[in-house]
Amino acid sequence: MWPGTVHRSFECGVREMINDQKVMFSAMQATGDLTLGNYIGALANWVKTADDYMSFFSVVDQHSITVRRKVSDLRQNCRKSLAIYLAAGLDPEKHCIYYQSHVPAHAQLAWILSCHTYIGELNRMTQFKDKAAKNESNINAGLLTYPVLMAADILLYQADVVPVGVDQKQHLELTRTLAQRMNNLYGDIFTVPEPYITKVGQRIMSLQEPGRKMSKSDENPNATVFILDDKDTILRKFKRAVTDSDRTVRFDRENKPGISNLMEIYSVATGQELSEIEAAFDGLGYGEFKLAVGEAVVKMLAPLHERYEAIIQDKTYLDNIIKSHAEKANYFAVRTLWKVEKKVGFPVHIR
Ligand code: AQP
Repeated sequence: MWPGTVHRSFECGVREMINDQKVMFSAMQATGDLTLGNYIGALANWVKTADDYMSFFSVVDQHSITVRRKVSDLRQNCRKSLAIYLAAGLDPEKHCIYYQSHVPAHAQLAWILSCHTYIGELNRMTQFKDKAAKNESNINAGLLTYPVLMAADILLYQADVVPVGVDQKQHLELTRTLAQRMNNLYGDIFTVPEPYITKVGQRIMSLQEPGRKMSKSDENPNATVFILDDKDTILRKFKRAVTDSDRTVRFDRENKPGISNLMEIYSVATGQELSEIEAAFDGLGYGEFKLAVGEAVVKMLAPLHERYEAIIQDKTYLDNIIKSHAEKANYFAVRTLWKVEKKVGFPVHIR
């Protein structure tokens, strides 16, 4: 429920405006086509839980330029991501869905937070180490300060809960540290957010190297299933998935990472427990299991595909959401920003 025009005063913070309703925030980069990992680890959980909160979901385009990309690709990926959010079931009547760069407060708060973040804290981030190793010719400052911008994304909306895949847990811990540090220095400014990470599907692995996370930017085309892949492509990728030389469908993440990954995917797609899957495929070969996983994923994504085709073609509908939701997000974000600016000693805005 949006508060509308009830609280127009900028003296009133986000908390007061929403009458202590809990807030959810989450986001995805527009670094490429969204993957099955993005869907299972994040998007599907957003859709399941968003109605229980005042929910903000962003396409974080500013995060997406830490690695060089074609300008037109980025713009197109942003629009596709937004359409996927909607096709997955986020409801623009209830949830705020916007582009990060349309809300300047994200970058403004990130600057203030970066003056309260230690270089040592950023150097410890495993995602920075991984991405720096992959992009040796372009280890830019944004790659290092990425988690500070992420903290700003979350703290601006006073989020209580942030649904993420487990790969983002370390960044969320830093967000909590920064919130607590600012609260200790300046009095209560920020809600300290909690991660929401599911037990099954928190880290979907590459279909070709099950020791690595499934990623948008994987160079091996068979490693990643994309949300918008068609039926034949999905079935083919699962058919080629790397497994092991054993013949039993059994969950053992350490010794059978490929099969365990497929079991998690199947579990999310069908709602079956891991033990039920072991029983159902007892005595059957891997070929049969891989086909079943592929078919379950096709079935899970079919309604999204259908809605996506209609949404992506409706320019007016998408443009209206982009505009009105940027206004909505700004309306909330600026309140937190001004509060923080006042606390750190910037001259107050004259209104
Ligand atoms: N493989 C995954 N399993 C579970 N959750 C995942 N997420 C991403 N990959 C998986 C979750 O999706 C949300 C959005 O992630 P992101 O796209 O903003 O960033 P990322 O994790 O860096 O994604 P990629 O695919 O690995 O991007 P590239 O290849 O560009 O670096 C997050 O909640 C994340 O946990």
